[in-house]
Amino acid sequence: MYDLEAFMKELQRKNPDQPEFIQAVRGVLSSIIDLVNGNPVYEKNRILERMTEPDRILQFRVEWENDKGELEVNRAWRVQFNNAIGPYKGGTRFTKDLTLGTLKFLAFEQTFKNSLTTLPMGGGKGGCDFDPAGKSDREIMRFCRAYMMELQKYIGPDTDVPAGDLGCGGREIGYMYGMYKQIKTENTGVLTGKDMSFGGSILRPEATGYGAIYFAEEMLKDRGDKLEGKRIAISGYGNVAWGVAKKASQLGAKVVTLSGRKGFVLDEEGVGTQEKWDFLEALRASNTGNVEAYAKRFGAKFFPGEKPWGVKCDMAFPCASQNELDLADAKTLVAGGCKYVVESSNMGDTPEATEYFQSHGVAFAPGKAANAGGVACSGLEMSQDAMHYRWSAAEVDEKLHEIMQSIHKACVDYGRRADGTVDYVRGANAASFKHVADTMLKLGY
Ligand code: 2IT
Repeated sequence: MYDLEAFMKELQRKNPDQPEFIQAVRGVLSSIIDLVNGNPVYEKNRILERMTEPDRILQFRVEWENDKGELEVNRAWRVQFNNAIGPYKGGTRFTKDLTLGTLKFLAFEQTFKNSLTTLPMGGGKGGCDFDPAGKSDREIMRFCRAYMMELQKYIGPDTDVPAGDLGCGGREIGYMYGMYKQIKTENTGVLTGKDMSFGGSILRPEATGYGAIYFAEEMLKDRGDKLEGKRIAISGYGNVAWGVAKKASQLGAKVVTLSGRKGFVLDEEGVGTQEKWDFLEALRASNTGNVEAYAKRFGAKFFPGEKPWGVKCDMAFPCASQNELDLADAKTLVAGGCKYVVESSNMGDTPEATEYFQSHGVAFAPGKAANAGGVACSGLEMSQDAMHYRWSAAEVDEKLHEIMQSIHKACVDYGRRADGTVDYVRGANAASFKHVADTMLKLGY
């Protein structure tokens, strides 16, 4: 029998400076420890010890020249966490304050998320403490090429397939892929999130947000409810927020907020026109996070220094970053009548916020289930690259839709409560743990 507290104490001892990683592991294990202990084979095979230790971590130096001709030095990592189910797969984060602990939490979560997609992908994550804010296009290009110069030694289409994440979008993927091709003379699609002109999948940029909405539709259906007419608050302004706003409005809901580094925007008319979506796309590319510009452009209200969760809404979609929504925010949302929280960022809610939602009748979907549409579409991009073929938008959309429905079904299968509601945290963690753990057993050690 695993003793959860003793296990966590040892994990903490071994990883003293990685609070987010500890939080992610506790989040998974506390919801399924009975399942783990229910099958003695897991402990006998040291499954928890093996699943909480990455297969390997690569750390490297990135050197590049800025526009002033000065040399800049950054630290980068690739965490190859678990490849039981398939090649390591996961995004690349470029943020100034990035730490190995953050990447370990993301790679750990990614392993579970990817297993839910039904596609053969293991879990990984990488990135660099590079700050894209204010960098020129040439600087971004020189940095990306230097980053790939080193990373290419460790990745491959059947080994490890990175994609983008915060601070790393289509432009950065393009520069990195260009370097990879020059070094390897290969067109194997080793990165996903590529532009469609050189091997990318149609709908990949939209997929995380669209997937979150498809998942939300299933949650609503399960409660005999529907998306149409719902008032939605979201945080963030990037790729995920953009996709959520687009799909939600296409399906008759109204997204009324956005947020950036310095505050949030309330747009009572809804973020629901092509012009607004295009504006968001440009804002994302600018790397400034200045959503006040959106408020100015469209005559919406800007609230400096505040989060959007005080706005009355039926549904909330955190789409920014980890731990962005805390207990106080959860209380505000519940008091305002919010009934659904669809975590579209990775670990966007603190454990206390999650617990508050769960104990107050809110249907709460964790990121590893709700935001899996992005990596699922990356998996579809890998398939298309391997086949040297392209599916149409309708084909990709249909596959994405089916995958999100099957993730919802897995959550229901493992998470249905006695009162008929669904514990999505338990459901997502149990289904994915079983998939990864049982695969590891089949592979021996
Ligand atoms: O957090 C995520 O799932 C991503 N950043 C996407 C990863 C991917 O490989 O597409």
